[in-house]
Amino acid sequence: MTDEGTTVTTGAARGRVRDVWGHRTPFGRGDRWPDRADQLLAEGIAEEDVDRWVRSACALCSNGCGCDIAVKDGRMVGIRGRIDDAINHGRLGPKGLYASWQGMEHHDRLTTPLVRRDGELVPASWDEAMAMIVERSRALLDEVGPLSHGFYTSGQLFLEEYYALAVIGKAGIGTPHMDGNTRLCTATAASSLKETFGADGQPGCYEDIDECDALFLFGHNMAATQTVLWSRVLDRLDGPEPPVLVVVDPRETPVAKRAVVHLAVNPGTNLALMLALVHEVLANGWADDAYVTAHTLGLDALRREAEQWSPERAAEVCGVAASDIREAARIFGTSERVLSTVLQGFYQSSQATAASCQVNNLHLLRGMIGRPGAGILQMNGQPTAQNNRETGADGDLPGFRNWENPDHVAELARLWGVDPLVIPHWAPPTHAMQLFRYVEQGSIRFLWISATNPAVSLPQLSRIRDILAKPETFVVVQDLFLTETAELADVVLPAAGWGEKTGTFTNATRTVHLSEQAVEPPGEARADLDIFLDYARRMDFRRDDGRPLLEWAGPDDAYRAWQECSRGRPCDYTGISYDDLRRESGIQWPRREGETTSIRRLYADADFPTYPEYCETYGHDLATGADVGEQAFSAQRPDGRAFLKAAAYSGPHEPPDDGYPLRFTTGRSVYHFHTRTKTARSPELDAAAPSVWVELAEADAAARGLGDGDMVEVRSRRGRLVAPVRVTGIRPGTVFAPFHYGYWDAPESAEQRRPTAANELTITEWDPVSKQPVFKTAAVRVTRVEVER
Ligand SMILES: Nc1nc2c(c(=O)[nH]1)N[C@H]1C(S)=C(S)[C@@H](COP(=O)(O)OP(=O)(O)OC[C@H]3O[C@@H](n4cnc5c(=O)[nH]c(N)nc54)[C@H](O)[C@@H]3O)O[C@H]1N2
Ligand SMILES: Nc1nc2c(c(=O)[nH]1)N[C@H]1C(S)=C(S)[C@@H](COP(=O)(O)OP(=O)(O)OC[C@H]3O[C@@H](n4cnc5c(=O)[nH]c(N)nc54)[C@H](O)[C@@H]3O)O[C@H]1N2
Ligand code: SF4
Ligand SMILES: [Mo]
Repeated sequence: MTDEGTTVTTGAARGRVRDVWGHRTPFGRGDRWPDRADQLLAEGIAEEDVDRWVRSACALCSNGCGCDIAVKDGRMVGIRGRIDDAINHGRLGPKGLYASWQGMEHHDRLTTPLVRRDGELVPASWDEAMAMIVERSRALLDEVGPLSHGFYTSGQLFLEEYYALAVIGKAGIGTPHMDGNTRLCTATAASSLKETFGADGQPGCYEDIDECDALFLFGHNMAATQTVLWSRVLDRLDGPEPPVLVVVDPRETPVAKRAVVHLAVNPGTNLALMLALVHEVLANGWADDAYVTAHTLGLDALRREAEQWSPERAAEVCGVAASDIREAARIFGTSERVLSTVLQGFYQSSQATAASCQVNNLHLLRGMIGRPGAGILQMNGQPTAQNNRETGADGDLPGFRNWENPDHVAELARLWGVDPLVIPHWAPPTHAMQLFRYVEQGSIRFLWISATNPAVSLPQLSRIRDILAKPETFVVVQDLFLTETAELADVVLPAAGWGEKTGTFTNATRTVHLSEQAVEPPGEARADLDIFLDYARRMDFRRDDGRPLLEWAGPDDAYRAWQECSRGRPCDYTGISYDDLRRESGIQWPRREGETTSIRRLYADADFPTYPEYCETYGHDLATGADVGEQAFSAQRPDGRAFLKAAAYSGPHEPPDDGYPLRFTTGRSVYHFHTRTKTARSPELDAAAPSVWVELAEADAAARGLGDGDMVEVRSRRGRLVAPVRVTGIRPGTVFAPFHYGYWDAPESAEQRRPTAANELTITEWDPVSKQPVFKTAAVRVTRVEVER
């Protein structure tokens, strides 16, 4: 024990690959979640050997657990959770404990730039590499103009880096072709918040877990993907007055196993279920009529859509029992404090925004928002996805400004000292799927990819590989490692990563952390911010008054410029300085200049950011994605009221048929992060999940004479995957594969090469509103294959 009530689990942390959530610290409703100090040091390193502990937050998911990095002899040698941190109260999960620092400290990091000469990537100096980039960039700007340039970034850089990139793209070059892998990740979180409330910004907070009576997880396997948050839920479930858990997921996940109601829906049918839940809440008189009348718009249209969805009809479409839908609705309709979380089972599935907006609708109908325990968490995934959305590196305008509002564009033009006409705002920003389409068609000829690995993470990989390999496109890849994507680049830039640079990032609950540089980057690797600033300098981007566009010396300058950009907007950072972040472990925005505390929950006053002059969007038709436009929006006089929006159910894009009778869905393992660049370099995590597998229901396995470990080919219209079977509690008719594995197993010989990437099979489709690609539904068939294992 250290402080009272705090246990250090240094020794036990070694076993945390198996003991994913650590020991229980149960607590009752409304109590403070107890502290638990988790720590892991490299083999042979004792606490007294550590030279320094450096303040940071874990960058392996959007939970944003506060931590300190252990440094010895200039190297990262371990990590500990910060017990004073607002988010994790000392805890860390397996990825944080192992992969955060082990993943960085690796012998195969990129240490010099590489350039392609005679078809081969060969080492080059920074000067050579940057000169090649700038030469190509200038030539294309002169010959073709800004639309020749595309930037595809991440949810894993720091706020300062995104803001630099956003200013370069919007005010330096003037291209609308900017997006991040956040499009694959949390575009629907942003869209559903914007459509309902008028602007992005998470209404709820994690303290709502401590206070709720019912917890609904919509397509969110929190136990595997936000392990520390799930520890908090487990501690409530094991304490007095536990909340009732309802889970919507086709698989029998660890969260589903703890649920009172588990709705194992057919992939792609979320909207039908949600409309039935809305139907039940309205039909049983569970709505808070006074709240709805005072604070919302659109009830009649919502009622018309929901009326058609009796529990029986939804039960048939979703493949669940009508009585379970009724029970879930009753829990929602009669609990005092419901907390909902939504993630990829909704965001990457059919009709993503429409389905996710129904979660907002349920809360609005019940007047359950902004109160302790009554909250919405339209979740994030990546550690810094939120900052990409805030700063506009994803194509939106910075500070949740509205591209259709000329005053917002003028504000930015003043801030950046450029003509408003330079800033792209004549059409919606180009989303990632469209961006890659433009590369395919040849209109984008300069593509700069930072901190993402699209050759594994985008849908329909054979197509993506062809696009990236097009000889006429100049591709820059900026990464820590020579990834599958970097192998296809013309120039590869070695980046410094977490622990090797300073910057801020914001988790799913608007909580900002400062991550300080702990060690020097390897070789010649440079911070992404320095790389972007170097490019801006070499391109000689200037303000109208002749001064350089970006005069920042480092992250502090970039952060201060961002604070100014955020002033007066929903994500106001003007009261959160680096020094504040060194004092307080985790600070929520908005905090305005002069304020010293933050409000935990948005919208307690039910005053939503839907004022036409203030809102981030005028909204869209949820079925088609068509723009509502300023006139129609203002004519509704929303002025602080939220929107109850819906769309008619249309079902998955590629329903099963005779040739491809099974529904394919994809997702994550607790042990790996995405394309495994860090987790595969942690020996413990890699050993826990070294290669791909596919999950089948017992009935589907039996029908094909298959058992655990048998090798199968899973084939869709676009590609194939070969993997051993795991028979699990997944709903019959559904096949699941994790998407972490690259396109070939590390082969001993050419004959053993086999496709292992889930995205060989996925479909090139996206949600009409958020443009988030559909990774969770496709039609496949499964057959036994004979392969060496
Ligand atoms: N261990 C680990 N943690 C991570 C990550 C990681 O790679 N590894 N990545 C981080 C990131 S960036 C993200 S975005 C999050 C993602 O976190 P989650 O969204 O929790 O993860 P997924 O496994 O992608 O999807 C969640 C669940 O959706 C279910 N599902 C599939 N199709 C459907 C459907 O049509 N309807 C419903 N209701 N459910 C469906 C799947 O069975 C799966 O269990 O995790 C973050 N945390
Ligand atoms: N089938 C299927 N596909 C999916 C999903 C799914 O559920 N199913 N989920 C989608 C989602 S939600 C996401 S978020 C994406 C993730 O997809 P990706 O973004 O492609 O996955 P990562 O492996 O996290 O790639 C991040 C890269 O950034 C590098 N990197 C890390 N830190 C830094 C840094 O500081 N600087 C630089 N320059 N590089 C850095 C890493 O080495 C890594 O190569 O995948 C999506 N694809
Ligand atoms: S829950 Fe997320 S942020 Fe926290 S330690 Fe695990 S990976 Fe890191
Ligand atoms: Mo994500």
